[in-house]
Amino acid sequence: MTKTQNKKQSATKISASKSSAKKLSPHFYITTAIDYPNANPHMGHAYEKIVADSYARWMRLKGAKVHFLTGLDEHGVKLQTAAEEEHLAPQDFVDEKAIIFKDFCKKLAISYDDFIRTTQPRHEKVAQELFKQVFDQGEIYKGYYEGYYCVPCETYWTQKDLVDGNCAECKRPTQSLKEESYFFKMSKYQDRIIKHIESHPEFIFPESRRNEILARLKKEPLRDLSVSRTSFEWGITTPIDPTHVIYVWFDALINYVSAVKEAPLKFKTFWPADVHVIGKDILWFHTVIWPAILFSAGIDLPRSVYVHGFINDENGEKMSKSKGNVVDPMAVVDKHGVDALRYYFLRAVPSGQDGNFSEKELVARFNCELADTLGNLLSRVTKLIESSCNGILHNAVYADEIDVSASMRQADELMRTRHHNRALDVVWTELHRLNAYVNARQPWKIKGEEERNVVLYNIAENLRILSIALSAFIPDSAAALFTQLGADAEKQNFAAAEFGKGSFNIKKDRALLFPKIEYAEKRHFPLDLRVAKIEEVKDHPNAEKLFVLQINLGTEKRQLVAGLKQWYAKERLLGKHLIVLCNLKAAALRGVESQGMLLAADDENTVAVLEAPESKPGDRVFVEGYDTHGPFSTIDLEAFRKITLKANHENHITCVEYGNARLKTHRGEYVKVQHVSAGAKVR
Ligand code: ME8
Repeated sequence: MTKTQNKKQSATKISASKSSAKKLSPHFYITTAIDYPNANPHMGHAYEKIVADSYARWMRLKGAKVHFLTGLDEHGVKLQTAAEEEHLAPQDFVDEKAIIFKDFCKKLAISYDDFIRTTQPRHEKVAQELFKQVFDQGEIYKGYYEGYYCVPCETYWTQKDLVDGNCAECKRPTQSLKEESYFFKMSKYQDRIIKHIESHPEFIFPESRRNEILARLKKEPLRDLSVSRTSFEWGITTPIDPTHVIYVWFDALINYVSAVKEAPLKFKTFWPADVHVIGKDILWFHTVIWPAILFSAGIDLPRSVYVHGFINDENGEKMSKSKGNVVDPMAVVDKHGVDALRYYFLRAVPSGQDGNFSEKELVARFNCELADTLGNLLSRVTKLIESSCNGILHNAVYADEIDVSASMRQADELMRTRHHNRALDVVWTELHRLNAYVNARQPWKIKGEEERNVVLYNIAENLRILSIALSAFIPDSAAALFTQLGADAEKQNFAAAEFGKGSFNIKKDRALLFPKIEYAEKRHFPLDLRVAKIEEVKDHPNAEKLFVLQINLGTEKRQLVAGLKQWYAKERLLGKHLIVLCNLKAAALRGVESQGMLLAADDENTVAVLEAPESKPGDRVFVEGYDTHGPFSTIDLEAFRKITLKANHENHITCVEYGNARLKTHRGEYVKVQHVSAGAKVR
């Protein structure tokens, strides 16, 4: 192709992109659900934020003015209870958690523009105003609520909703509730909601979720919603009655409006939101309850609700502390880097569907797709440009032998229709094509400088264009790609994704972008260790040296016999959070049954119990590098004695080690033991 032909082609592309730019809505308001900070952030929170972030970044690349909102849902029974368990005032508790959640966002490279907390005055004010507006509309009335309440889901259920007497959503036990309450006349909006969903096919993605909601709405009459509580205090007081607080979901949904409502211009600019990104368990709240509130308050509905699936463990099971299969997203980021996790989530989990988190698969994809296909291409082209033309290649003089820019439009269409994993597939197809081009043209063998430079420019330029797309998904790596290529990162947006717009000045010191990761198959840890709270200590009726303990393991209570009388006064054990071996065969010790063993370290001078004061009853204890998820077979004392756990001093505390790895609870707290010397054996 001649230079003139090349220029002509570029000119048509530019005008095509100009006309599509005209169509682009200049503003894009995207939200995530606001998380309950009753515990630390989990994989599901990470997944949702990463997905939303990729859409926010994509729209910024296209030149839209993006407002990306995330935050915390800080009221409700669940929060109040979690704070009580930590002996903290709810506000202090959520303040501490807010720091952790913000840090979490930072570590995941979440480019949010605003972080809302429902305890902020800006939110409380709007929540009260909206409540009042619905009341003034005559759509809130006083009544009496009698039914069931699921605290983990903060959801009301009737008897017939319950599944085996438990919450229909999370299957956990519910509380029966009888109290005065204000009700919102949601039933009035049933037909209007159905009509809205039917006439706005884009309102709920994916279609299966839309069908699910429509079927439910058509099957049964919509009930009015209880929107206030009197039996607890940790909420926003209703503006119509100081003895009631607003139901936490009515309060929480309003965050999407309150975040932009403080400045009228902001509201006018960004509302209605373009997309609420949420998980499948809260579909009803966002596509039925929220529209009803907005209809009543006379506010436009959000344009769409994008519903993602759930992240489960590698076997497809729900992650839960009691099963001990929880994987901490922060530990994954610390170990493999943020883009390893982002890439894995965005590419491996099909949009809108459930996904299993498997570290093994994450490592395999990292090594094969990021290291081999992308990292290797970068390292080859930068070396070649350096050796061939001193690292510098200017634009606009080279013909396009290969041009990936059309794939940007393909990826854009997939992003518009919320198929981010398929957009990444497109990028990878193009990366393979580019690698094939390198292998076919073999620039290292080309003698003529001009011809060689054409090929090198083609490789670098197409890699630059694909990196623009990648900057929405793996932003840190894309920035490193631009830096190594010496392309101005600031300018790498959709408009610059045209062949011929890039110039290269290869950076001299280049770190390998994706050094390969070794995956060590986890070895099985045979001990079911858990944190127990000591609730009662009594003397053994028939043995001088033994105590009989009643312990709380969160989900169950057990009795233990422990030979600690010589070392501990009863009060020193009472209320403590200690470590118990739970899969030891039960045995009668001098006629009293012991259902497990309290662990202690013995250095032959003294004996000290293993502790985890910051952790909660029932928390699992795990060992890095080992599979501690169970299932555990019952072991006898002899088998336990063959397993060596010992104390070791590190950073002024005495930890407990198995091999060279320290014992840690799921809360991230190291198991400690006081007053024993290093090397003391656990027995
Ligand atoms: O529901 N996989 O908060 P939340 C993927 N405060 N996503 C998951 C998940 C999993 N295993 N577990 C939870 C709440 N999520 C309310 C929201 S919005 C006005 C109020 C998702 O902390 C869940 O679906 O329980 C939700 O979208 C988000 O994480 C926060 O869940």
